[in-house]
Amino acid sequence: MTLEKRIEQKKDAVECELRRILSGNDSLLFQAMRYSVLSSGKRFRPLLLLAAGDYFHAARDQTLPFACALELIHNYSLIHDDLPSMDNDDYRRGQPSCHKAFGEDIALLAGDGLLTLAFELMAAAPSGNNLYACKEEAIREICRNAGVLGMIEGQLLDITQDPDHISEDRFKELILKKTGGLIIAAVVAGGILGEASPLELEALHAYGVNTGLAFQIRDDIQDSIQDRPEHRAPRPNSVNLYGFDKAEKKLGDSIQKALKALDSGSIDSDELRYLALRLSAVKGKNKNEQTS
Ligand code: GRG
Repeated sequence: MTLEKRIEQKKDAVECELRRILSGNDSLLFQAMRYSVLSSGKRFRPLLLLAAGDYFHAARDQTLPFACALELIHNYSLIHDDLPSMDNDDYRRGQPSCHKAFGEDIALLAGDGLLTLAFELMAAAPSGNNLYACKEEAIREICRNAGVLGMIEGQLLDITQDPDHISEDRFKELILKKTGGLIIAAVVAGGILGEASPLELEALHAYGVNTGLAFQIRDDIQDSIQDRPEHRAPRPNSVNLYGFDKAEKKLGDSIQKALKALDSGSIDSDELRYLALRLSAVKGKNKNEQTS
């Protein structure tokens, strides 16, 4: 089977499972959660987790709940990030953002609901024979990266740092926590569930760091070539910090470092290589256009 087909099959498995998880309840809360989650995301983080998990022969019935949990956490962060008190975005994935469609009160609850559901899913995932410790460690890895010293602190930096006076080191820390957090968690948790060695986990972590940097720089480049709605708050971004050409170079360098990190742990995963390399394609996007 071709590499693209394998990736497509993984994405289909995630879509199908997300649909199942969010079905069977027609409350306004579930409608809002379905509206946000089942709206054509690229499923980048679940694909990373499944790619790493498969490479290390983790059982799919264990990795799929974790992959879906990460997607739920990602969607909670997007719903909350779009709120007027945060980034104030009216659109997400080509449709009105959750609070525009359901109101701020329901959007807040939908985000809260997705976050909590994610942890329920991971806690309920099969543990296998001697895999209980792996499951616990994978959950801890996801907590660390999504939590108060990870994505949430990254968001705090994002909304409190002056975009015109941020140092490069502070900016990198911001990206690594806000955007890199879930990307690092995805590959490392996949490795943990497959019982990867400490050296391999270190390599996966370095891959996640550099893929996270590339992901955000690419997003900033794409943002800079589309019209930014006036009412959106100004935030630190790599094109402002480095200039367009240097940002493009940093994108390429980060992808190469991600690939080298895999080599450093002798991880010969065509899927992880492909997912990092896919970030080199920058499309002139507008808010209603999906980039893959
Ligand atoms: C609210 C605690 C809290 C955190 C929010 C991730 C985040 C932190 C904010 C999102 C801001 C943003 C748009 C950052 C750019 C990188 C990014 C995460 C883009 C969206 O992810 P994609 O491209 O989206 O994977 P899809 O739609 O494909 O899922």
